[in-house]
Amino acid sequence: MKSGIFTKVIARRPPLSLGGGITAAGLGSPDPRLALIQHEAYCEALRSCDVEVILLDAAPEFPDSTFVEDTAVIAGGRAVITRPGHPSRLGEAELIEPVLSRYLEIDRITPPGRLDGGDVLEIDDLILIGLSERTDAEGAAQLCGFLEHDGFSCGNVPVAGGLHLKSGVSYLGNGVVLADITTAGILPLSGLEVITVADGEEYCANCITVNGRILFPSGFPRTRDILACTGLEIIELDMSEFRKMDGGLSCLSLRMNI
Ligand code: CIR
Repeated sequence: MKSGIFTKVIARRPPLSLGGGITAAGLGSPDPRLALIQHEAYCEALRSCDVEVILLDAAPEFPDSTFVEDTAVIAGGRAVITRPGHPSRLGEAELIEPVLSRYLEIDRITPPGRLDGGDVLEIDDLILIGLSERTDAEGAAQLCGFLEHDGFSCGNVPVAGGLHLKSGVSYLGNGVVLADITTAGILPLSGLEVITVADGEEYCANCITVNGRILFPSGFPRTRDILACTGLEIIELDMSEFRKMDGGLSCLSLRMNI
């Protein structure tokens, strides 16, 4: 299965309650109105990559609900609804299921397993699952059980720094991985080319490749220039308000190829 090719994505508008979510970033409170503008630009960038954006209404009762990536793992025509690892986010899984069930077969991570989608990195047929504060071995084993049926192989990696595995690494397609130096050191990456983000630019290790373009956070010029070697067009997006809530570019969408 080839990563980075998508026809549809699901996104959810950030709520006015965004600042009530979980964060350890220490960057101050987000401006929810600016977050909405940045979210609109994100959706527009996806549309410019020939992707249909299924845009869900904000869910103010869940301040972190714009980070839809954590609520499901989509791979091989299947959506595995997660059991988010922070108690305040548990109800978000139930919220996302109706829309996913319109397009995909549904499975669910069940108690006591815990898993956030941000810990799941798809590299073509390989699925790496980060064991983090949010994802435990039981959640990883359940996910693996579903995906191995579809021909994926799975492996676990410990997440040493950052919130999720994908806070520190992205797969750009064509055998190329972008990672911060710490994450690059823990990944089993034989056979892959690893591009390391520039020192001090660790936040931009989280980005997404969509139909041959890289959606990339603005403000990381040295890494952006390094990425020119991929030959992929780079679309820069201001992520400042989501970053204040520990969110990256991948967190804002659930991506499907159906
Ligand atoms: C949280 O701590 O759960 C949210 N404030 C941020 C989630 C970011 N999601 C992601 O990296 N996939």
